[in-house]
Amino acid sequence: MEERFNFTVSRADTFPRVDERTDLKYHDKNVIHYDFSGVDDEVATGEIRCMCESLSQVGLQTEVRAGEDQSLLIFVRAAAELLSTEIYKSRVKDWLYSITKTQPQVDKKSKAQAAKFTFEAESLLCVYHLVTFSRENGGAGITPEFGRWENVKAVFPIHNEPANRQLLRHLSKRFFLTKDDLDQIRDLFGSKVAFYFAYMQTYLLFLSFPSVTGILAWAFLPKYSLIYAIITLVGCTMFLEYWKIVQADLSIRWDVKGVGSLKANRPKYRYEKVVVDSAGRPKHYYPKWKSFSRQSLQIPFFALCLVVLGVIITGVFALEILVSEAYQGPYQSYLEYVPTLILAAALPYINSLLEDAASWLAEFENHRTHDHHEMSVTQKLFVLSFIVNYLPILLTAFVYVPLGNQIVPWLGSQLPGTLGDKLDKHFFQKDPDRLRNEVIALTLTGQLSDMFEEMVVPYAMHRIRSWYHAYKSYRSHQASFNAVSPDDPMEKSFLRRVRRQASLPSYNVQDDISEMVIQFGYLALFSPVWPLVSVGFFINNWIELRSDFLKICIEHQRPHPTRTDGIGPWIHSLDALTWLGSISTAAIVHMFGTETGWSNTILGHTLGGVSWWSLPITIFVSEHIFLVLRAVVRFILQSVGSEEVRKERNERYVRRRKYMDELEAANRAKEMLDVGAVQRRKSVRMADSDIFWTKQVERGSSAETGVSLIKALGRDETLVLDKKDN
Ligand SMILES: [Ca+2]
Repeated sequence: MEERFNFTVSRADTFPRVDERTDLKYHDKNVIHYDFSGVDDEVATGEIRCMCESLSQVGLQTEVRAGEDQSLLIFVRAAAELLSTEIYKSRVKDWLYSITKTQPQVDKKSKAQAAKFTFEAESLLCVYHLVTFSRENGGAGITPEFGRWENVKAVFPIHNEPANRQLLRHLSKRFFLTKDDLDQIRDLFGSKVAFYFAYMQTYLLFLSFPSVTGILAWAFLPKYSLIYAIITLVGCTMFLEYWKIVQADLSIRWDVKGVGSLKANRPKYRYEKVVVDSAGRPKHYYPKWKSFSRQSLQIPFFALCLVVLGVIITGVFALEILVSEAYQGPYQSYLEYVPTLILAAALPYINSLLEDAASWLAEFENHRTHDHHEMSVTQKLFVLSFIVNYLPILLTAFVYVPLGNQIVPWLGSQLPGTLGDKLDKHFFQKDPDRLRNEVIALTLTGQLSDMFEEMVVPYAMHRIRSWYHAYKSYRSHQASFNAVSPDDPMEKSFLRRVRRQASLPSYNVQDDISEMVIQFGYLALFSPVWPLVSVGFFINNWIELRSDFLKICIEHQRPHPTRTDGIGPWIHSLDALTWLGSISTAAIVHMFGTETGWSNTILGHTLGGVSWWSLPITIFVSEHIFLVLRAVVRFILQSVGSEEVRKERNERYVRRRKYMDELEAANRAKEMLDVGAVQRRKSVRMADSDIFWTKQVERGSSAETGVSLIKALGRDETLVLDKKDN
């Protein structure tokens, strides 16, 4: 915590050779990128007037500069006073929705103090909300690429480049990130992005375990080892339960626990009418049956995807069988894997095509909040990636290898001419190594093509684009904006950087999370096939963590520091994958472990070797072992508990205790009244209309009366007793 970076930079960084005493801060600046190439001047002037008017109505300050081509950059910031009020307001809101437990103080001084203890992401988010929130919610209502603001290409915060550089340098020096490092990412990019890095970090830490056991299994255990499969599955389960605790921990640490309840409507959400409920709360009504029937469209969609992808993958397989079984020419052993390699390289592109269809479908489903919309997209993407990534391996493991001796001759009989004859005559040999090679090919090429798609392609595209840009303006001798309104030389380099950022795509953290979830799936589903796979993942992810940070810094617009309390629905995907892993690894060990000549598996023994009828039993048994195991792990880890939860509980106790003590102290203080107040009270009581209460007004007189009564009555009693004795 001590070495927080100061995210303000001196003005000299942005405007060289200028007064260095004034600070230029990045924390409150958003840029609106307005493109007027598609509309005529009249519309454009009208829109820009309206935009500036709306912005200044909310109290935002604006500066307009020329952008690339026919576009404008509208720099927006909030004055210090407005910003501190907004931050304060959002904190009060957080407290009202019990996202934070500490009540913000109301006086002016602490309000100013609150603004001082803010971090960059918080201020940026406030300004972003002021720009994009609807008027009813206190914003200027500027919604990029939607409605009347269709020509607004983007609203984005400016990268704090010095802070990015500093943090990247810091991250590359560390082997594992600490909580403070994650805090710094949160301060810069907001909790949504920071949770990705936190997940990545926890996952990387966990991967070191299967990497070590993987090397040991590879060296000492037989292929398709049951022991290794069990160890990996236990590891996966423990990791997942541990991550849930880490996530809860961080959500408390970053004051975002339950932040989903605070989300505003998406601008694209369409409702039929506004209904006011009994509490006087206006609600946007959209019929349940409509959204349900729209959502049920995803079932045929997935079925179609499964069929299309299934056909493509089976086609590639058939081609591969042809090459490996019927082709006897040179380079046969290499050519055999060419179709799989082509498939692996083509998968990301097929995937992105289907992703577009999925996001269109999610848009059609009309979700109210951005979170729900994103959740829906995410779930669809997960199912798609699941099919695309794992179907080839599942087909190989459970169809091609066990049933190949029936399929291949059949394929031969279907083919015309000599090709078919060759295939028919050629004796099909079962090759369990095929599965291993398949997994290696798919994971390795998958990692490489992901890296290529993430780093190389965007960079190349950007280079080509800017080159084309320069070429076009050179060829057309077009009067560039520089000729019309030259930049202030002091702002030149700053504007150049912002123009560059305006041309970059926005960042979507879900892509990166999805990549990691799919990778986790390979480990959970197919770990016994190739134990060394986790070593590759470990190395890849160590680099990936840093390269993803770099990617956000240089290849994307700075992400909006959106707040979330975790990685969202991905948790369920991970849960599903470990559960499926218990089935899939058991089946693989059952079928291949014994087939390679090693029938010493415990299950293989008890179930009498490998046979098809015993496969469901293996699956059933292992799945139930897994469910028990998960329950045990969950119980143990949750009783160990989270540090932040404990801290929060203690703080809550201290807070309550303090409140009660204060109440007590106040009561006691009232008891110790001064003489005048006692006198006043006495006279008030004397004047009471109920005479009953006016007899023992003097302090202590009630006690005295009581004592004298006891004495008197006691004497009486002794008298009575005396009488009895007599
Ligand atoms: Ca990535």
